[in-house]
Amino acid sequence: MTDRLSGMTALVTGAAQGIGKSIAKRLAADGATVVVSDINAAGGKAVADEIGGKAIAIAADISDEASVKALYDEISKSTGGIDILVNNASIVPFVAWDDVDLAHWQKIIGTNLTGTFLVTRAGTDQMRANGKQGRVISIASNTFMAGTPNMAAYVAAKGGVIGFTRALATELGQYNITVNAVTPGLIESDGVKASPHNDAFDFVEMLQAVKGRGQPEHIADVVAFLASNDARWVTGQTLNVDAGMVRH
Ligand code: NAD
Ligand code: 4PL
Repeated sequence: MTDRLSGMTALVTGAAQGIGKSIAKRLAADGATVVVSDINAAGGKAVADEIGGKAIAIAADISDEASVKALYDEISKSTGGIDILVNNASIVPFVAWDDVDLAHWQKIIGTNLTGTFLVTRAGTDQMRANGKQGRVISIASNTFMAGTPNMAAYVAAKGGVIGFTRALATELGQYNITVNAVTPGLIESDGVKASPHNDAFDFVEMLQAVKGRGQPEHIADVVAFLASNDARWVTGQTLNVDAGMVRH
């Protein structure tokens, strides 16, 4: 759509479907070389093929340190290293509080919060080693503000991502790396469509100031702005993108 990201390399995690897929397509449309990463190797490859051009698929499990290291080693071989990191991969559960046990808690925190840490640790180290300015954009959720039910571990993890964003922005500003989060409201992604969250659209729409069903592109367009030079003075922030369902 523009050339504002030409010359940039972007890593998008969880990009085989849903919001991550839409972000990968939008960043590529703005001229970036996009690394489409997902634990679902075949799905990631299909998205990279669909984008064509400079997109490449590299499978990785964000919750596994060795897998994340292998991802960045491969990125170093195939590109000049990343300029833009979009932490999008996560598990979106629907589990009532009475069914939340330690195993569920650790799985959700291990992927959605610790996985975001692992990918950001290695990703910002790569940016710094290459002497690049950078962008870290993490997809959190407006459930952190709304206290949405059936997602206690998920909401806690997303709150952790927002806190991590605030702290890391302070430490990485000296390298001209900005660190921001985006909090989508309910979005009609592949994952949501196949889950009980799909039944919440009418309720959520009632709470929205602007009516309609949230789409992956609503999030991708805002992520592309934060990735661009236009957002160079924005860091440590959480930008809520939910048609006005909640205020933050
Ligand atoms: P989705 O379930 O459709 O897609 C998530 C992708 O992440 C999948 O392709 C999956 O394979 C991948 N993934 C899961 N675990 C992984 C791991 N360990 N390593 C690598 N990849 C992994 O989800 P979505 O609805 O598109 O959500 C994308 C992001 O947006 C997530 O961070 C989610 O929490 C957030 N979000 C979604 C909504 C919504 O309503 N859809 C709302 C707010 C925030
Ligand atoms: C408002 O992040 O933000 C359901 C499922 N409803 O995952 C979310 C809202 C869900 C959300 C989310």
